[in-house]
Amino acid sequence: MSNNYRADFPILQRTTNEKRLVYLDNGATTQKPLSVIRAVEQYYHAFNANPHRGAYELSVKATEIYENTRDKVREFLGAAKSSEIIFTKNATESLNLVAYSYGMNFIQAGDEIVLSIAEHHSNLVPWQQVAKAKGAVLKYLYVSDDGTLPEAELEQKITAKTRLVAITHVSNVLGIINPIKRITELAHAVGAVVVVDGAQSVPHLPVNVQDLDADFFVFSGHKMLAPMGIGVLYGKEELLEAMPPFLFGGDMIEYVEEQETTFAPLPAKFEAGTQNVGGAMGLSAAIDYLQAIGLPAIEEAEKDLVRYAIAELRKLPYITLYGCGDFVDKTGVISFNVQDIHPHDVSSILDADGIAIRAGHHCAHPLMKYLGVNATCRASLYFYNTRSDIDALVESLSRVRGVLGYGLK
Ligand code: 7TS
Repeated sequence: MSNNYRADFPILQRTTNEKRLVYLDNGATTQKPLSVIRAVEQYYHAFNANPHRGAYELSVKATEIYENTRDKVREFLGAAKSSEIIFTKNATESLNLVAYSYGMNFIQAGDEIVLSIAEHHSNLVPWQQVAKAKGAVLKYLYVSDDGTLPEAELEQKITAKTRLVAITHVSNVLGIINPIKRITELAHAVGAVVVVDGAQSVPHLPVNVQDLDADFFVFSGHKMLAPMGIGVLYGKEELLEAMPPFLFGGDMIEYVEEQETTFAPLPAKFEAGTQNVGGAMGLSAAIDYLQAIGLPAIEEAEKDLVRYAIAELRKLPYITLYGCGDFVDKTGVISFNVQDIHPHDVSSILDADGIAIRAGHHCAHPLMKYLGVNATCRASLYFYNTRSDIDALVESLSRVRGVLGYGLK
């Protein structure tokens, strides 16, 4: 894919530390194209009103924007019904909604919850709370040396006792794409539900929740060009119907009496209080932008770029790569360490060259411990990155050890 997408992103035109900005922290959040920035601006310029409440033009328009976005998300995810799409603040809130509303009510003492060791804390800590409260057992799927989940591990850990599997579609540390279809197949065979964390997949590859047969699927808008503050929970209708509300208040009720309340039907049942309509308008523009390029093209371009990056990084003998085996199916997330140098020092030295990467534990303490490291550096790509960004990264990395007084071999 020839790449002039960079021109659509105002922030990528700026400099940082007087250098061209090379933004390689897309796993944390992506930058926003002008069309998304304009959509949010237009909302507040022309349409702002509280949706679902007023019978006047602006409120009707705000409701329309919100509900049209819901339908766009339904189509984007390949869901059957718009009522299966719940808007939240982010992936974290979506996962907490499932943990509190489904987990706390449908998981019982002795049940097993299966997670991968590579979960982001957002898809791990809520399940720990459920396990503690209900007396359930957490079981982990351990990845192999190349970061992939072995089939034997899935078959051994998903058993008749499993009630729920919480699994990331793509690891935010290793970029590995997990075999979700196989996992839903095994889980459904034993009557368990599967919660898929799509925060790192939806922005980077085509996703169809019905094809994956995910029971719940979550993501954050801000990792896919949209503003911060809007996220999505997809859930199968029969599960969402059976679950009690998570938050209580305005907009999620049908009738309220002094002592009793009946709740609104889906999706309003899970959307208490004033919602982020400006964020929805931005999310709608973000989906339009991604679909104009096409998710298959985005996936291909990123895979091409990540192969190039891995090949270039392998030329530096003092770099250790994680989850970068030759045969792994991965997105553009590259975790690595520079021998003898703490990731924060690496990141600071790169920053002086205008390069933004992430350094730390990436909200994945159990994975760090399992890999035997305290922290890693992480470069995470998006379709607007180019080979010249990778060249800048490699060039800067090749000087890190020298800057700190170490040898370069
Ligand atoms: N799940 C995964 C796989 C993630 O990578 C993240 C955020 C989340 C959930 C939570 O998303 P949020 O929008 O609710 O915060 N990951 C990262 C990251 O890798 N660096 O910064 C945030």
